[in-house]
Amino acid sequence: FLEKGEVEFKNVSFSYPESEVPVLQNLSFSVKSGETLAILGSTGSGKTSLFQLVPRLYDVSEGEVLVDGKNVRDYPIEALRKGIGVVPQEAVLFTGSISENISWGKEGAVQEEIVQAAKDAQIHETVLKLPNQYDTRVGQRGVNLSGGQKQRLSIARALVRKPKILMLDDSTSALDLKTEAKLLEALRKYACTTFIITQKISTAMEADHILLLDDGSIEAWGTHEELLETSPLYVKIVQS
Ligand code: DGT
Ligand code: MG
Repeated sequence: FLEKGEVEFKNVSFSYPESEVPVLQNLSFSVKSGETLAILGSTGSGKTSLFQLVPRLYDVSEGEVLVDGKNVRDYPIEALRKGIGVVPQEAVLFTGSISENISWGKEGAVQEEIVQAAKDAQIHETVLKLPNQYDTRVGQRGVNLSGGQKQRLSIARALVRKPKILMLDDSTSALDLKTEAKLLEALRKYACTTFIITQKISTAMEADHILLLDDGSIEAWGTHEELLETSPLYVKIVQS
């Protein structure tokens, strides 16, 4: 659905349709195919809002978002939604089996693909311990899953579609460091461009680029080492 998964923001500003308040101001950056971008910033700084502009959950107010050099407005919305795997901040499960929850949005997914996605999302072992494994019902009236388990199911749902661009909105917040490391390792073989909103410096350190948002503007951009040199705010976050 998408060719390479390159993403470029050009002078992007954004405010929500019903509001005048600018949430993002004049953002410019680009991420090459297969690279990982970690997005950091305090609550309300605009991280989730930035995410939403790529699959066009919202449209920019000014500027352009390009995917593979083409304005996202010029893609059929289906191509964007199928080529971009968005894992939302709050994992959403619906009433149905584990398999159905993972394959949601991907018609014709076979069990093998579902299990592989679950393994990569580090949820397979947990699923095997459930009463009916992949046929176990979750959601309302189903078994209860922890926040971290829901997050990983929701990551598996994105992976089964083999996205060219993967966007994780704080999706690893409930994972311990070891599980998160395994997950990030498993993501490598997907070779997708990855945006990862995170609070963890350990995750940011692994990324090709770090974007530090402050009140809707880019406070700093670079690698961990570069930001240690150039951004007092980043240093403060590292030390906290
Ligand atoms: P988080 O998730 O608490 O770490 O915060 P961020 O960085 O994801 O922030 P974000 O993008 O959700 O919010 C940025 C600003 O936009 C904040 O002032 C709240 C506002 N905002 C978020 N969602 C909406 C919305 O649906 N409508 C309006 N009018 N404003 C919104
Ligand atoms: Mg957010």
